[in-house]
Amino acid sequence: MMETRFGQVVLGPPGSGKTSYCKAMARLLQGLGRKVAVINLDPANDALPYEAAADIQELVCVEEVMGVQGVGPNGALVFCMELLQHNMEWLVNKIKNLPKHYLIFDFPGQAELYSHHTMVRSILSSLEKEGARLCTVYLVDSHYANDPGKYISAVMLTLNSMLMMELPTVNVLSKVDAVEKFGSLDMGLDFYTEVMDLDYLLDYLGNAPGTKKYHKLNKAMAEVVTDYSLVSFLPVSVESHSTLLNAMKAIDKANGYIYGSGEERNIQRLLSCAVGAEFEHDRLGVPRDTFMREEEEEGEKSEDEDKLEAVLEMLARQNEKT
Ligand SMILES: Nc1nc2c(ncn2[C@@H]2O[C@H](COP(=O)(O)OP(=O)(O)O)[C@@H](O)[C@H]2O)c(=O)[nH]1
Ligand SMILES: [Mg+2]
Repeated sequence: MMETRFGQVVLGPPGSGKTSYCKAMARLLQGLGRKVAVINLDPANDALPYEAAADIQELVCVEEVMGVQGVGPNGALVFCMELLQHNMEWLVNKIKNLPKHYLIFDFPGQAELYSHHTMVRSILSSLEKEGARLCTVYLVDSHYANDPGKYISAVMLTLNSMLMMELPTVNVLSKVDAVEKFGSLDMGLDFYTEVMDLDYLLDYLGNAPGTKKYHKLNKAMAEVVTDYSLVSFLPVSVESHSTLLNAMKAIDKANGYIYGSGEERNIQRLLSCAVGAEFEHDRLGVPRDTFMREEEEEGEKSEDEDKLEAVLEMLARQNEKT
């Protein structure tokens, strides 16, 4: 057994922003004084933007698997994850060599790894048996909120992941700074983060020919999500410290992270710079309309973020000295 380690397992479809999130979250936590190791377990990740403390590419090369096994990229990914499942001592040894580190795992996104196979679940449960206290962070690209059909299917995938992974989970609506890039939302952002009653969305599903036929099916799917009442999201942008900080707080609560020395004070210092952080921001970490179009030109938020950035840099410098 290794000593108790806390960490995040970053999941979500390809392109949802996992790798960028790992980098941004690691930087925030390092700034607050945490020793962080990012571990890349996505063999398809090329050119990592962070320095990986361990990388599955040391264990297996996805191109080689495709060549030798004669399979496509998705088949090769399944092979790579099976290989990892059967070579867990490689990963456990890597982690043992990172004493007292907080772990962030960058996982592959292909949905079938989570919906049709059990190896990711098995990898995570081996880590837990070794003493890791993990929280899943499931990312969904916020641009799905622009399309009711895509949004409902993304929420279904999120629910599926929560049920399959059997871990504490914080779901994230990623790239929220760009939420209205592809058109304005039918409803306020909090409708999409709270996932209260998807019934409202059914009216927006469009009148494209053939859609009517599926109304009952869509209604039934929306009901599954609403009845489970498990899914909700936190809005996050890698460019917004306040949203990352908010996600961090939720994740720390979910896996029972114990603050290191001075860390809580650093968080308080950072929080005191996020104007209004104590009241209005409560669950979302930002005022609910920050990322909506009307508010786009106001300079308040970026000023806020500048201040956070300055404090984070100062804390990081202090941490280096001690
Ligand atoms: N605007 C914006 N773009 C983002 C954000 N996070 C990631 N991206 C972009 O989304 C794309 C996919 O990100 P990546 O981290 O590679 O996703 P992954 O495939 O899930 O690892 C990249 O072009 C990123 O620059 C964000 O918070 N805001
Ligand atoms: Mg990636």
